[in-house]
Amino acid sequence: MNIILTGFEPFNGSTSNPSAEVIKTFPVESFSDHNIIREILPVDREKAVTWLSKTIQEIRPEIILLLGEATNRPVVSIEKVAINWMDYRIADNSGVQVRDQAVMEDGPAAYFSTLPVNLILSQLRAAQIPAEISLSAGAYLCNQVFYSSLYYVDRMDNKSLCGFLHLPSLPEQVIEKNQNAPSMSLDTSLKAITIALQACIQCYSGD
Ligand code: PCA
Repeated sequence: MNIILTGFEPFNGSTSNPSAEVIKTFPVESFSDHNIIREILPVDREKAVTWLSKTIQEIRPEIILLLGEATNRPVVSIEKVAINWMDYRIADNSGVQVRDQAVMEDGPAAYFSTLPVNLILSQLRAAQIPAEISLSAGAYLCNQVFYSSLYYVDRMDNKSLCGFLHLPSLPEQVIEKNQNAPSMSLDTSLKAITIALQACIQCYSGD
Protein backbone atom coordinates (compact mmCIF):
# COMPACT_ATOMS: atom_id res chain seq x y z
CA MET A 1 0.00 0.00 0.00
CA ASN A 2 0.98 3.63 -0.46
CA ILE A 3 0.85 5.42 2.85
CA ILE A 4 1.35 9.11 3.64
CA LEU A 5 2.51 9.83 7.19
CA THR A 6 2.99 13.47 8.15
CA GLY A 7 3.91 15.53 11.22
CA PHE A 8 4.54 19.23 11.75
CA GLU A 9 7.64 21.29 12.44
CA PRO A 10 7.86 23.09 15.83
CA PHE A 11 5.67 26.18 16.24
CA ASN A 12 4.78 28.88 18.78
CA GLY A 13 8.37 29.25 20.00
CA SER A 14 8.91 25.58 20.77
CA THR A 15 12.15 23.88 19.71
CA SER A 16 10.52 20.50 19.00
CA ASN A 17 7.22 18.89 18.05
CA PRO A 18 6.35 15.30 19.04
CA SER A 19 4.82 14.68 15.60
CA ALA A 20 8.09 15.64 13.85
CA GLU A 21 10.08 13.36 16.19
CA VAL A 22 7.69 10.47 15.44
CA ILE A 23 8.17 11.03 11.70
CA LYS A 24 11.98 11.03 12.06
CA THR A 25 12.13 7.88 14.18
CA PHE A 26 9.18 5.90 12.76
CA PRO A 27 10.06 2.18 12.37
CA VAL A 28 9.45 1.91 8.59
CA GLU A 29 11.32 -1.44 8.64
CA SER A 30 8.31 -2.94 10.48
CA PHE A 31 6.15 -2.01 7.46
CA SER A 32 8.48 -3.23 4.70
CA ASP A 33 5.56 -4.49 2.54
CA HIS A 34 4.36 -0.90 2.23
CA ASN A 35 5.58 2.33 0.68
CA ILE A 36 5.52 4.92 3.46
CA ILE A 37 6.06 8.54 2.43
CA ARG A 38 7.04 10.54 5.50
CA GLU A 39 7.00 14.33 5.62
CA ILE A 40 7.41 17.01 8.25
CA LEU A 41 5.06 19.77 7.11
CA PRO A 42 5.80 23.48 7.55
CA VAL A 43 3.47 25.37 9.91
CA ASP A 44 2.47 27.63 7.01
CA ARG A 45 -1.08 28.15 5.83
CA GLU A 46 -0.21 27.55 2.16
CA LYS A 47 2.85 25.28 2.03
CA ALA A 48 1.46 22.41 4.13
CA VAL A 49 -1.73 22.12 2.07
CA THR A 50 0.12 22.52 -1.24
CA TRP A 51 2.38 19.56 -0.40
CA LEU A 52 -0.59 17.40 0.61
CA SER A 53 -2.72 18.30 -2.40
CA LYS A 54 0.14 17.49 -4.81
CA THR A 55 1.22 14.29 -3.06
CA ILE A 56 -2.29 12.89 -2.52
CA GLN A 57 -3.16 13.42 -6.19
CA GLU A 58 0.16 11.97 -7.43
CA ILE A 59 0.42 8.96 -5.10
CA ARG A 60 -3.28 8.21 -4.61
CA PRO A 61 -2.50 6.64 -1.21
CA GLU A 62 -4.59 3.99 0.47
CA ILE A 63 -3.85 5.50 3.90
CA ILE A 64 -3.19 9.09 4.99
CA LEU A 65 -2.22 9.42 8.64
CA LEU A 66 -1.69 13.03 9.70
CA LEU A 67 -0.08 13.93 13.02
CA GLY A 68 0.34 17.08 15.09
CA GLU A 69 0.94 18.31 18.60
CA ALA A 70 -1.89 19.32 20.94
CA THR A 71 -0.26 21.37 23.68
CA ASN A 72 -1.99 20.78 27.04
CA ARG A 73 -3.82 17.61 26.01
CA PRO A 74 -2.86 14.68 28.26
CA VAL A 75 -3.69 11.72 25.98
CA VAL A 76 -3.49 10.73 22.30
CA SER A 77 -6.47 12.38 20.56
CA ILE A 78 -7.97 10.47 17.66
CA GLU A 79 -9.74 13.24 15.79
CA LYS A 80 -13.25 12.39 14.55
CA VAL A 81 -14.27 15.65 12.81
CA ALA A 82 -12.57 18.19 10.51
CA ILE A 83 -14.38 21.54 10.14
CA ASN A 84 -14.44 23.96 7.21
CA TRP A 85 -13.23 26.90 9.29
CA MET A 86 -9.90 28.53 10.05
CA ASP A 87 -9.57 30.87 13.01
CA TYR A 88 -5.92 30.72 14.03
CA ARG A 89 -5.37 31.46 17.73
CA ILE A 90 -1.76 32.43 16.90
CA ALA A 91 0.09 33.30 13.68
CA ASP A 92 1.65 30.47 11.66
CA ASN A 93 5.46 30.24 11.32
CA SER A 94 5.29 32.67 8.37
CA GLY A 95 3.59 35.29 10.58
CA VAL A 96 0.10 34.97 9.08
CA GLN A 97 -2.93 34.70 11.37
CA VAL A 98 -5.99 33.63 9.40
CA ARG A 99 -9.26 34.68 11.06
CA ASP A 100 -12.79 33.49 10.33
CA GLN A 101 -12.29 31.92 6.89
CA ALA A 102 -13.42 28.72 5.19
CA VAL A 103 -10.73 26.12 4.45
CA MET A 104 -12.41 25.41 1.08
CA GLU A 105 -15.08 27.78 -0.22
CA ASP A 106 -16.86 24.97 -2.08
CA GLY A 107 -16.50 22.30 0.64
CA PRO A 108 -19.09 20.98 3.11
CA ALA A 109 -19.21 22.30 6.70
CA ALA A 110 -17.36 19.24 8.01
CA TYR A 111 -15.99 15.80 7.21
CA PHE A 112 -15.69 12.79 9.47
CA SER A 113 -12.34 11.02 9.64
CA THR A 114 -12.33 7.92 7.44
CA LEU A 115 -9.86 6.17 9.77
CA PRO A 116 -11.17 3.31 11.93
CA VAL A 117 -11.24 5.58 14.99
CA ASN A 118 -12.90 3.08 17.36
CA LEU A 119 -10.52 0.28 16.36
CA ILE A 120 -7.52 2.58 16.92
CA LEU A 121 -8.93 3.62 20.32
CA SER A 122 -9.46 0.05 21.50
CA GLN A 123 -6.04 -1.09 20.28
CA LEU A 124 -4.27 1.83 21.97
CA ARG A 125 -6.08 1.18 25.24
CA ALA A 126 -5.29 -2.55 24.99
CA ALA A 127 -1.62 -1.54 24.75
CA GLN A 128 -2.06 0.61 27.91
CA ILE A 129 -1.69 3.87 25.99
CA PRO A 130 -4.13 6.57 27.15
CA ALA A 131 -6.24 7.80 24.23
CA GLU A 132 -9.59 9.40 23.43
CA ILE A 133 -11.84 10.15 20.48
CA SER A 134 -11.72 13.94 20.13
CA LEU A 135 -14.52 15.97 18.55
CA SER A 136 -12.37 18.99 17.74
CA ALA A 137 -9.02 19.32 16.02
CA GLY A 138 -9.17 23.09 16.65
CA ALA A 139 -9.28 25.82 14.00
CA TYR A 140 -5.52 26.09 13.30
CA LEU A 141 -3.16 24.27 10.92
CA CYS A 142 -3.93 20.73 12.10
CA ASN A 143 -7.64 21.06 11.40
CA GLN A 144 -6.82 22.79 8.09
CA VAL A 145 -4.62 19.96 6.76
CA PHE A 146 -7.08 17.36 8.12
CA TYR A 147 -10.03 19.05 6.34
CA SER A 148 -8.05 19.72 3.12
CA SER A 149 -6.86 16.11 2.87
CA LEU A 150 -10.41 14.79 3.25
CA TYR A 151 -11.55 17.32 0.62
CA TYR A 152 -8.95 15.97 -1.88
CA VAL A 153 -9.77 12.35 -0.98
CA ASP A 154 -13.46 13.06 -1.51
CA ARG A 155 -12.61 14.09 -5.08
CA MET A 156 -10.74 10.86 -5.92
CA ASP A 157 -12.42 7.65 -6.90
CA ASN A 158 -10.28 5.37 -4.71
CA LYS A 159 -11.31 6.21 -1.18
CA SER A 160 -8.35 6.49 1.18
CA LEU A 161 -8.48 6.02 4.90
CA CYS A 162 -7.61 9.54 6.00
CA GLY A 163 -7.47 11.17 9.40
CA PHE A 164 -5.63 12.99 12.13
CA LEU A 165 -4.12 12.13 15.50
CA HIS A 166 -2.97 14.76 17.98
CA LEU A 167 -0.09 13.88 20.31
CA PRO A 168 0.63 15.44 23.72
CA SER A 169 3.80 17.55 24.08
CA LEU A 170 7.09 15.80 24.84
CA PRO A 171 8.35 15.88 28.47
CA GLU A 172 11.38 18.00 27.40
CA GLN A 173 9.06 20.68 25.95
CA VAL A 174 7.22 20.99 29.27
CA ILE A 175 10.51 21.16 31.16
CA GLU A 176 11.93 23.71 28.69
CA LYS A 177 8.95 26.03 29.23
CA ASN A 178 8.87 25.31 32.97
CA GLN A 179 5.17 24.51 32.76
CA ASN A 180 2.77 22.52 34.89
CA ALA A 181 1.35 20.67 31.86
CA PRO A 182 0.79 17.14 30.57
CA SER A 183 3.25 15.28 28.34
CA MET A 184 3.88 11.87 26.77
CA SER A 185 7.26 10.26 26.07
CA LEU A 186 8.44 9.88 22.49
CA ASP A 187 8.58 6.09 22.99
CA THR A 188 4.89 5.97 23.94
CA SER A 189 3.84 8.30 21.11
CA LEU A 190 5.88 6.25 18.64
CA LYS A 191 4.25 3.05 19.86
CA ALA A 192 0.82 4.70 19.59
CA ILE A 193 1.36 5.70 15.95
CA THR A 194 2.77 2.27 15.07
CA ILE A 195 -0.38 0.67 16.52
CA ALA A 196 -2.64 3.22 14.79
CA LEU A 197 -1.04 2.52 11.41
CA GLN A 198 -1.32 -1.25 11.93
CA ALA A 199 -5.03 -0.79 12.72
CA CYS A 200 -5.49 1.22 9.50
CA ILE A 201 -3.73 -1.43 7.39
CA GLN A 202 -5.83 -4.14 9.07
CA CYS A 203 -9.02 -2.15 8.36
CA TYR A 204 -8.11 -1.38 4.72
CA SER A 205 -7.19 -5.02 4.05
CA GLY A 206 -10.51 -6.11 5.57
CA ASP A 207 -8.79 -8.40 8.12
N1 PCA B 1 -0.18 21.50 16.07
C1 PCA B 1 -0.91 22.66 15.62
C2 PCA B 1 -0.33 22.97 14.27
C3 PCA B 1 0.96 22.23 14.20
C4 PCA B 1 0.90 21.27 15.30
O1 PCA B 1 1.70 20.34 15.51
C5 PCA B 1 -2.43 22.46 15.65
O2 PCA B 1 -2.92 21.72 16.52
O3 PCA B 1 -3.14 23.02 14.82
